[in-house]
Amino acid sequence: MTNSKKKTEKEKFYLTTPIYYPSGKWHLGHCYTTVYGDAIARFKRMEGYDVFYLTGTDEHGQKIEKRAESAGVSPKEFVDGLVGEIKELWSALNVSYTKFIRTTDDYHVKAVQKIFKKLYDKGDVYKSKYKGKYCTPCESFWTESQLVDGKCPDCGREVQETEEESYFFKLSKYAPQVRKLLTETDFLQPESRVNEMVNNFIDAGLEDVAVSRTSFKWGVPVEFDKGHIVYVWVDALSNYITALGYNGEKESADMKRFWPADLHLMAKEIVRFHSIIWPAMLMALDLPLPKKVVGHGWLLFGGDKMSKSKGNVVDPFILKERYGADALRYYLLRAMPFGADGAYTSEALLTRINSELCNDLGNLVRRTMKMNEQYFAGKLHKGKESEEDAAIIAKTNALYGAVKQDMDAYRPQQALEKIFDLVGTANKYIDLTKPWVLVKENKTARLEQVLYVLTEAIRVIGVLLLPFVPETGEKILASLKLAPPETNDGLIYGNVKSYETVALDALFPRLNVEKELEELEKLASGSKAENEEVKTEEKKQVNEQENEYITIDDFFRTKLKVAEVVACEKVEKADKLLKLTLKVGEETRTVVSGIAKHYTPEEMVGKRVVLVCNLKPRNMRGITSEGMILCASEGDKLVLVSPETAIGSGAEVC
Ligand code: ME8
Repeated sequence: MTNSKKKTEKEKFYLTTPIYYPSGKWHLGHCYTTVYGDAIARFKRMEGYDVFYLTGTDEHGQKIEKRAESAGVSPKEFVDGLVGEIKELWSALNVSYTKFIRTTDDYHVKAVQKIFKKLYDKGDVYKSKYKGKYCTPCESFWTESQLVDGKCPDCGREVQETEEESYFFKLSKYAPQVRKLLTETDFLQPESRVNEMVNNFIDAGLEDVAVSRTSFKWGVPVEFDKGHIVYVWVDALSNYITALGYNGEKESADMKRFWPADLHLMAKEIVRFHSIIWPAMLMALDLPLPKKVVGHGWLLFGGDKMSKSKGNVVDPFILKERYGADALRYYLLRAMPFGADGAYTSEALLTRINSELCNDLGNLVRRTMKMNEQYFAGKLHKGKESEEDAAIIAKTNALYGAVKQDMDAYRPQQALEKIFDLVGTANKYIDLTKPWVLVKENKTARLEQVLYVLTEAIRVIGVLLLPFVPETGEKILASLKLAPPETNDGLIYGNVKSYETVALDALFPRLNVEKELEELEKLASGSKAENEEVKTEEKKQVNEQENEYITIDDFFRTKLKVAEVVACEKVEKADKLLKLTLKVGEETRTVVSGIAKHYTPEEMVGKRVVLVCNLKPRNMRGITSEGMILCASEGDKLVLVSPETAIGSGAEVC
């Protein structure tokens, strides 16, 4: 079989995942899209494609601006501190992206300005006034009729009445073309999403969208009207072309080579932006449209979408640390049928590791390699086939074609099922041929052939597992003394005529499910506390926005005390932060505060301040900050809140 492309005629494949909001709390749900994309990217590379796999971070918007403000740092400092973490996550999960784009990258900012200007010059962006609803967490504009019970239809949270001068994009002009794209081509998959888009959005009437904001600053400034910043979704979607060097004026080499995208991959909640607004923007820019948008389902946890704001996240770093990248990749890729939601449970994760990875796959490879070594010192040659071999050989030969078909339809779950079907067949083949009986009966030639047939099946399995579980695929091939092949050529029985195999350690250790569940429960309660903190923070922001009342009990949950500043210094490489050493009664505390622009360290020493004592400690620039001091601010002015006359440190503020 020679399905791979020759080097000289390499076809391109451009694949993207969403660029993530730097939330600082990455969960297993986030990993799904990127691992899914990685399996496709690796498979395509193996098929000889020149793959460009793009991912990155979406760093502008009101949400980030507010969070940075609460953390007492600039938005850029805030996002800089989080981007490293997501890169670490992708590296922990062996994600082989080609490029990581940040929407704060200079080239992207400039290109977005040019794109906006181009749309304006063309008359597809015009100035008017926006009056309607805005959901800050989703950074989405809504009309009254789109709200569900008066709330954001995407996240169910309160929306804010917004009235601003705004630029608008003429989405309505492109409605007929977008409708055609969705209904007459297979641009959007799965099919069910097409109905959702057409019924809920297009046929409900596509209105022009507000594409600039004036009520906050953290975004790409509109070049020709500096009070406006570009709407975060226009900024974010543009990353798919700016990453290739598009700047609204010139075509770059990468743009010529890789655009249009072959696949935009994401979960269902942002399909609307990718299948309606994005194609319309591209039409307005006179650029070719992406070939495919796939909107997968959600990873659910306890029936709900796993999400930071719902406090039901599962920490991928913890799971990776305990079970390894491949176990997690395998679980994610196997758990979600195409387009549907999949429920995460720790039991299901551990059971899959034990039964499919450790028992079925691990035992097959370990047993076979052990017998190879024991009976033939690892040296095997192709022999004469018998009738017993026919079924497994046929399956071995058919596997690549079947996996390719699923992967061409972007269905890794089904592809893995096919691979594991051959794993099952190989295990049954051992039971059927009974090598231990062949040994006793001195049927050496037959025994060698049986082990050869198994080893060939294992080779094909090992190669085809590489895109999904790369470390495991490599270990399997290493036990056959083979390097990962550069192409998929030769994935048929008999292609390798002789072997010199080596025994290998267990691919996956057997887990004690009960013990692991207990451990995970303990670890989860730790992260639940953290999630509560995030939820409280978000709630606080919503309350602020709505001017809601709190009860006296709410107020007294905050423990406020007078504290004396006994030492103070600047925090390295952070121009807004001071590190304070505070005496609170008998206790000494360290607090990091964003007041460096208003007070010098020298001025601070000796001052009495009001400290929020029961705030959960948090890490800021490598320093554990144990509380927060109160200030009053007005515009650019900021002053400390202090007791009016002398009172001892540790005195309660009530
Ligand atoms: O929406 N199950 O970023 P985001 C499956 N910045 N996938 C999940 C998931 C879950 N429980 N939770 C998150 C944004 N995801 C924008 C995108 S693109 C131009 C801008 C994945 O950080 C899924 O792919 O909220 C989803 O679409 C993406 O994370 C959204 O991530």
